[in-house]
Amino acid sequence: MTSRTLVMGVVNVTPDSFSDGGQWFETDVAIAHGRTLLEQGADIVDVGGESTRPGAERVPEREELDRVIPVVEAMTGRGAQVSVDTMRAAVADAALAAGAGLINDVSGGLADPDMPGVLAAHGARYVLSHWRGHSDVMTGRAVYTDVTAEVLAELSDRVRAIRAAGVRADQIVLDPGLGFAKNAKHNWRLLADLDQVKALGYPVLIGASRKRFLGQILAEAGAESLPAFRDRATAAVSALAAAKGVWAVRVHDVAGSVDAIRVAQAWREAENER
Ligand code: PMM
Repeated sequence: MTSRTLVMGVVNVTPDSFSDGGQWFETDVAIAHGRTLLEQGADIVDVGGESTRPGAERVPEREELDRVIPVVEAMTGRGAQVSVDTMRAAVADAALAAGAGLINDVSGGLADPDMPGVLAAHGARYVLSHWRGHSDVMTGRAVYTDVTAEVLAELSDRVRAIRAAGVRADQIVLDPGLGFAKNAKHNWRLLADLDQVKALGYPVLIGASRKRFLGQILAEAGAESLPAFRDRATAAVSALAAAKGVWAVRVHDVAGSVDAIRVAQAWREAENER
Protein backbone atom coordinates (compact mmCIF):
# COMPACT_ATOMS: atom_id res chain seq x y z
CA MET A 1 0.00 0.00 0.00
CA THR A 2 1.21 3.49 -0.84
CA SER A 3 1.96 5.44 2.33
CA ARG A 4 -0.50 8.25 2.99
CA THR A 5 0.46 11.92 3.05
CA LEU A 6 0.43 13.15 6.64
CA VAL A 7 -1.48 16.18 7.88
CA MET A 8 0.40 18.60 10.11
CA GLY A 9 -2.06 20.90 11.89
CA VAL A 10 -0.93 24.41 12.81
CA VAL A 11 -1.13 25.67 16.39
CA ASN A 12 0.18 29.23 16.33
CA VAL A 13 0.74 30.53 19.87
CA THR A 14 1.29 34.05 18.54
CA PRO A 15 -0.72 37.24 18.80
CA ASP A 16 0.12 38.33 15.24
CA SER A 17 0.08 35.37 12.84
CA PHE A 18 -1.36 36.60 9.55
CA SER A 19 -3.82 33.81 9.08
CA ASP A 20 -5.57 33.40 12.41
CA GLY A 21 -4.85 36.76 14.02
CA GLY A 22 -3.67 35.51 17.38
CA GLN A 23 -6.87 33.65 18.05
CA TRP A 24 -4.97 30.89 19.86
CA PHE A 25 -2.63 33.04 21.93
CA GLU A 26 -3.65 31.84 25.35
CA THR A 27 -1.87 28.63 26.33
CA ASP A 28 -5.06 26.80 27.29
CA VAL A 29 -6.79 27.85 24.14
CA ALA A 30 -3.79 26.71 22.07
CA ILE A 31 -3.85 23.31 23.79
CA ALA A 32 -7.58 22.97 23.20
CA HIS A 33 -7.09 23.92 19.57
CA GLY A 34 -4.32 21.30 19.23
CA ARG A 35 -6.67 18.65 20.64
CA THR A 36 -9.38 19.64 18.20
CA LEU A 37 -6.94 19.32 15.30
CA LEU A 38 -5.98 15.82 16.50
CA GLU A 39 -9.66 14.85 16.74
CA GLN A 40 -10.11 16.08 13.19
CA GLY A 41 -7.37 13.70 12.04
CA ALA A 42 -4.10 15.65 12.26
CA ASP A 43 -1.13 13.27 12.37
CA ILE A 44 1.18 15.93 13.82
CA VAL A 45 0.52 19.25 15.58
CA ASP A 46 2.98 22.01 14.74
CA VAL A 47 3.38 24.44 17.63
CA GLY A 48 4.87 27.85 16.83
CA GLY A 49 5.54 30.88 19.03
CA GLU A 50 6.94 33.27 16.47
CA SER A 51 5.09 34.64 13.46
CA THR A 52 6.93 34.51 10.15
CA ARG A 53 4.46 36.57 8.13
CA PRO A 54 6.02 39.18 5.82
CA GLY A 55 7.20 42.18 7.86
CA ALA A 56 6.78 40.48 11.27
CA GLU A 57 9.19 41.46 14.03
CA ARG A 58 11.14 38.84 15.96
CA VAL A 59 9.89 37.62 19.34
CA PRO A 60 12.45 37.51 22.20
CA GLU A 61 13.71 33.99 22.91
CA ARG A 62 12.33 33.94 26.48
CA GLU A 63 8.88 34.82 25.22
CA GLU A 64 9.01 32.20 22.49
CA LEU A 65 9.94 29.56 25.10
CA ASP A 66 7.12 30.70 27.40
CA ARG A 67 4.60 30.46 24.58
CA VAL A 68 5.71 27.13 23.13
CA ILE A 69 6.97 24.81 25.87
CA PRO A 70 3.77 24.55 27.99
CA VAL A 71 1.81 23.68 24.86
CA VAL A 72 4.40 21.06 23.81
CA GLU A 73 4.32 19.50 27.29
CA ALA A 74 0.54 19.33 27.36
CA MET A 75 0.25 17.91 23.84
CA THR A 76 3.00 15.29 24.16
CA GLY A 77 1.58 14.32 27.57
CA ARG A 78 -1.50 13.13 25.68
CA GLY A 79 0.57 11.06 23.26
CA ALA A 80 0.39 13.50 20.34
CA GLN A 81 3.11 13.70 17.73
CA VAL A 82 4.35 17.26 18.15
CA SER A 83 6.54 19.39 15.94
CA VAL A 84 7.83 22.82 16.90
CA ASP A 85 8.06 25.65 14.40
CA THR A 86 11.17 27.53 15.49
CA MET A 87 14.34 29.04 14.06
CA ARG A 88 16.08 29.03 17.46
CA ALA A 89 18.34 26.22 18.65
CA ALA A 90 17.55 26.90 22.32
CA VAL A 91 13.80 26.60 21.66
CA ALA A 92 14.39 23.43 19.61
CA ASP A 93 16.51 21.98 22.42
CA ALA A 94 13.89 22.72 25.11
CA ALA A 95 11.04 21.48 22.90
CA LEU A 96 12.79 18.18 22.14
CA ALA A 97 13.51 17.75 25.86
CA ALA A 98 9.78 18.38 26.50
CA GLY A 99 8.83 15.54 24.14
CA ALA A 100 8.54 17.10 20.68
CA GLY A 101 9.51 14.67 17.93
CA LEU A 102 10.22 17.06 15.10
CA ILE A 103 11.68 20.52 14.56
CA ASN A 104 10.22 22.64 11.79
CA ASP A 105 12.72 25.38 10.96
CA VAL A 106 11.62 27.73 8.19
CA SER A 107 15.18 29.11 8.03
CA GLY A 108 16.71 25.73 7.16
CA GLY A 109 19.27 26.24 9.91
CA LEU A 110 20.42 29.62 8.60
CA ALA A 111 18.91 31.75 11.38
CA ASP A 112 20.80 30.05 14.21
CA PRO A 113 24.22 28.42 13.74
CA ASP A 114 23.60 26.18 16.77
CA MET A 115 20.56 24.46 15.22
CA PRO A 116 22.41 21.57 13.47
CA GLY A 117 24.26 20.68 16.69
CA VAL A 118 20.97 20.44 18.64
CA LEU A 119 19.46 18.22 15.94
CA ALA A 120 22.51 15.98 15.82
CA ALA A 121 22.47 15.64 19.63
CA HIS A 122 18.76 14.71 19.80
CA GLY A 123 18.55 12.76 16.53
CA ALA A 124 15.15 14.37 15.87
CA ARG A 125 13.35 14.71 12.55
CA TYR A 126 13.96 18.10 10.94
CA VAL A 127 11.95 20.01 8.37
CA LEU A 128 14.52 22.04 6.47
CA SER A 129 12.88 24.85 4.49
CA HIS A 130 14.19 27.09 1.75
CA TRP A 131 14.79 30.57 3.17
CA ARG A 132 16.63 33.73 2.21
CA GLY A 133 16.28 35.90 5.32
CA HIS A 134 13.95 37.07 8.05
CA SER A 135 10.45 38.45 7.40
CA ASP A 136 11.63 42.07 7.29
CA VAL A 137 13.91 41.44 4.27
CA MET A 138 12.47 38.41 2.50
CA THR A 139 10.20 40.19 0.03
CA GLY A 140 13.17 42.05 -1.47
CA ARG A 141 15.03 38.76 -1.89
CA ALA A 142 12.33 37.14 -4.04
CA VAL A 143 14.55 37.52 -7.11
CA TYR A 144 15.37 34.48 -9.25
CA THR A 145 16.42 33.70 -12.81
CA ASP A 146 15.25 30.08 -12.45
CA VAL A 147 13.41 29.68 -9.15
CA THR A 148 13.34 25.88 -9.13
CA ALA A 149 17.02 25.48 -9.97
CA GLU A 150 18.05 28.06 -7.39
CA VAL A 151 15.81 26.70 -4.62
CA LEU A 152 17.06 23.16 -5.26
CA ALA A 153 20.69 24.31 -5.22
CA GLU A 154 20.20 26.32 -2.01
CA LEU A 155 18.35 23.43 -0.32
CA SER A 156 21.16 21.07 -1.32
CA ASP A 157 23.71 23.45 0.20
CA ARG A 158 21.78 23.47 3.47
CA VAL A 159 21.50 19.67 3.47
CA ARG A 160 25.28 19.42 3.00
CA ALA A 161 25.88 21.88 5.86
CA ILE A 162 23.64 20.15 8.38
CA ARG A 163 24.86 16.68 7.39
CA ALA A 164 28.42 17.91 7.94
CA ALA A 165 27.33 18.90 11.47
CA GLY A 166 26.30 15.31 12.19
CA VAL A 167 22.59 15.26 11.25
CA ARG A 168 21.66 11.94 9.59
CA ALA A 169 19.96 11.78 6.18
CA ASP A 170 16.93 10.02 7.67
CA GLN A 171 16.27 12.97 9.98
CA ILE A 172 15.71 15.35 7.07
CA VAL A 173 12.46 16.48 5.41
CA LEU A 174 12.68 19.20 2.73
CA ASP A 175 10.27 22.09 2.19
CA PRO A 176 10.50 24.54 -0.75
CA GLY A 177 9.30 27.29 1.61
CA LEU A 178 6.31 28.70 -0.28
CA GLY A 179 5.98 32.44 0.33
CA PHE A 180 9.40 32.75 1.94
CA ALA A 181 11.28 35.11 -0.40
CA LYS A 182 8.89 33.98 -3.14
CA ASN A 183 6.04 35.66 -4.95
CA ALA A 184 2.96 33.90 -6.32
CA LYS A 185 4.65 33.02 -9.61
CA HIS A 186 7.59 31.47 -7.78
CA ASN A 187 5.24 29.42 -5.57
CA TRP A 188 3.28 28.04 -8.53
CA ARG A 189 6.50 27.21 -10.40
CA LEU A 190 7.78 25.26 -7.37
CA LEU A 191 4.50 23.38 -6.99
CA ALA A 192 4.56 22.51 -10.69
CA ASP A 193 8.14 21.29 -10.24
CA LEU A 194 7.43 19.28 -7.09
CA ASP A 195 8.84 16.13 -8.72
CA GLN A 196 12.22 17.86 -8.89
CA VAL A 197 12.09 18.71 -5.18
CA LYS A 198 11.22 15.07 -4.45
CA ALA A 199 14.08 13.94 -6.67
CA LEU A 200 16.54 15.36 -4.13
CA GLY A 201 15.76 12.11 -2.31
CA TYR A 202 14.17 13.34 0.93
CA PRO A 203 10.55 13.35 2.13
CA VAL A 204 8.86 16.65 1.19
CA LEU A 205 6.53 18.89 3.20
CA ILE A 206 4.37 21.59 1.60
CA GLY A 207 3.07 24.63 3.49
CA ALA A 208 0.56 26.43 1.27
CA SER A 209 -2.17 26.88 3.85
CA ARG A 210 -4.04 30.20 3.65
CA LYS A 211 -1.10 31.85 1.93
CA ARG A 212 -1.39 35.02 -0.08
CA PHE A 213 -0.84 33.33 -3.47
CA LEU A 214 -4.05 31.34 -2.88
CA GLY A 215 -5.86 34.54 -1.92
CA GLN A 216 -4.69 36.08 -5.19
CA ILE A 217 -6.32 33.46 -7.42
CA LEU A 218 -9.54 33.73 -5.39
CA ALA A 219 -9.51 37.53 -5.67
CA GLU A 220 -8.89 37.34 -9.42
CA ALA A 221 -12.01 35.18 -9.68
CA GLY A 222 -14.00 37.68 -7.62
CA ALA A 223 -14.32 35.26 -4.67
CA GLU A 224 -13.79 35.98 -0.96
CA SER A 225 -10.02 36.01 -0.58
CA LEU A 226 -9.12 36.87 3.03
CA PRO A 227 -7.04 34.18 4.84
CA ALA A 228 -10.09 32.64 6.55
CA PHE A 229 -11.64 32.01 3.10
CA ARG A 230 -8.60 30.16 1.71
CA ASP A 231 -9.23 26.74 3.28
CA ARG A 232 -10.96 25.14 0.30
CA ALA A 233 -8.14 26.25 -1.99
CA THR A 234 -5.69 24.91 0.62
CA ALA A 235 -7.46 21.52 0.60
CA ALA A 236 -7.14 21.46 -3.21
CA VAL A 237 -3.38 21.98 -2.88
CA SER A 238 -3.31 19.16 -0.29
CA ALA A 239 -5.04 16.76 -2.70
CA LEU A 240 -2.70 17.64 -5.56
CA ALA A 241 0.39 17.49 -3.33
CA ALA A 242 -0.75 14.11 -1.99
CA ALA A 243 -1.23 12.87 -5.55
CA LYS A 244 2.44 13.76 -6.09
CA GLY A 245 3.37 11.70 -3.04
CA VAL A 246 4.53 14.41 -0.63
CA TRP A 247 5.27 13.28 2.92
CA ALA A 248 3.11 15.90 4.65
CA VAL A 249 1.13 19.10 4.25
CA ARG A 250 1.11 21.82 6.92
CA VAL A 251 -2.41 23.28 7.23
CA HIS A 252 -4.61 25.38 9.50
CA ASP A 253 -7.88 23.66 8.57
CA VAL A 254 -7.17 19.99 9.20
CA ALA A 255 -10.58 18.49 8.37
CA GLY A 256 -10.57 19.68 4.75
CA SER A 257 -7.09 18.38 4.04
CA VAL A 258 -7.77 15.04 5.74
CA ASP A 259 -10.67 14.48 3.32
CA ALA A 260 -8.68 15.77 0.35
CA ILE A 261 -5.86 13.35 1.16
CA ARG A 262 -8.30 10.44 1.56
CA VAL A 263 -9.46 11.09 -1.99
CA ALA A 264 -5.91 11.34 -3.34
CA GLN A 265 -4.95 8.18 -1.48
CA ALA A 266 -7.85 6.12 -2.84
CA TRP A 267 -7.03 7.35 -6.34
CA ARG A 268 -3.34 6.46 -6.02
CA GLU A 269 -4.11 3.02 -4.64
CA ALA A 270 -6.45 2.29 -7.56
CA GLU A 271 -3.65 3.32 -9.94
CA ASN A 272 -1.21 1.05 -8.17
CA GLU A 273 -3.62 -1.93 -8.37
CA ARG A 274 -3.61 -1.81 -12.17
N1 PMM B 1 4.81 28.57 6.66
C1 PMM B 1 4.56 29.32 7.77
C2 PMM B 1 5.05 28.91 9.01
N2 PMM B 1 5.75 27.76 9.13
N3 PMM B 1 6.69 25.83 8.17
C3 PMM B 1 6.98 25.10 7.09
N4 PMM B 1 7.70 23.97 7.21
N5 PMM B 1 6.55 25.45 5.85
C4 PMM B 1 5.82 26.59 5.64
O1 PMM B 1 5.47 26.86 4.47
C5 PMM B 1 5.52 27.42 6.78
C6 PMM B 1 6.00 26.99 8.03
C7 PMM B 1 3.77 30.58 7.67
O2 PMM B 1 2.43 30.38 7.97
P1 PMM B 1 1.71 30.68 9.43
O3 PMM B 1 2.06 32.10 9.82
O4 PMM B 1 0.30 30.45 9.23
O5 PMM B 1 2.25 29.73 10.45
